[in-house]
Amino acid sequence: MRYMTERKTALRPNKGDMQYFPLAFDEAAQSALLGAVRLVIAEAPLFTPTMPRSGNPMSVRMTNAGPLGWVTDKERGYRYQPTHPVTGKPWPPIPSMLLDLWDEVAGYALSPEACLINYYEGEAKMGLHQDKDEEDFSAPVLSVSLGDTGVFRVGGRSRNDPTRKLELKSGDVVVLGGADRLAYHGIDRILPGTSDLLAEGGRFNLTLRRVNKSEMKPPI
Ligand SMILES: O=C(O)CCC(=O)C(=O)O
Ligand SMILES: [Mn+2]
Repeated sequence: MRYMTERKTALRPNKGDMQYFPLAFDEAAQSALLGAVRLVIAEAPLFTPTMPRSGNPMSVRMTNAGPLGWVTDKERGYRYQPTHPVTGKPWPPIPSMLLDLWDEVAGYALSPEACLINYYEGEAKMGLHQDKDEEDFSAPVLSVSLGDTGVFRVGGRSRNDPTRKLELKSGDVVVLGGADRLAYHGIDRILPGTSDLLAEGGRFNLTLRRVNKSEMKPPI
């Protein structure tokens, strides 16, 4: 992979379970990826998602890239849709560096359809949840962290299973696949001042998701 100049060993395709690749993106690669993320945000601004039913705002802001994007609001709840909920425009394409990463580690023939971009600042966090709004659980979910360290918590497929903590640093990649595809996970908090990558501070997390089981067919 072009930007990952420092990597000593190739990332192995993921056929099952959780995999953790510390510093899969070196500093130059992180800067290049951050540039691509900023271009996405210029076209598809970060918005504040709200929880189904309660309408309470989430503490992260988010946007997406790809043919589909994950959104949530009080009225319609969690879902994927092809357009930005505020601008009404299609999401920008997934940055090519992320498509390269998917090809390298997903072990899955079809392309990701959504790249959810979360931005955490200050006290932002994400409660324990499963990623289960996709039709296709045989594809893994790939996550890349940029900026301040995030305290990631991951457990099993039941909410009450024991959990463990992993500090996700800038450039780290996590793959939730196989038996861990539906593992509960979340972000307890971010550790401010742990990275210089983002001038404004905070943390981006990018997750690549396959949503549909087969390629979407155009309407007849
Ligand atoms: O920020 C992270 O590392 C996890 C994000 C996440 O689980 C999600 O967006 O579904
Ligand atoms: Mn998740």
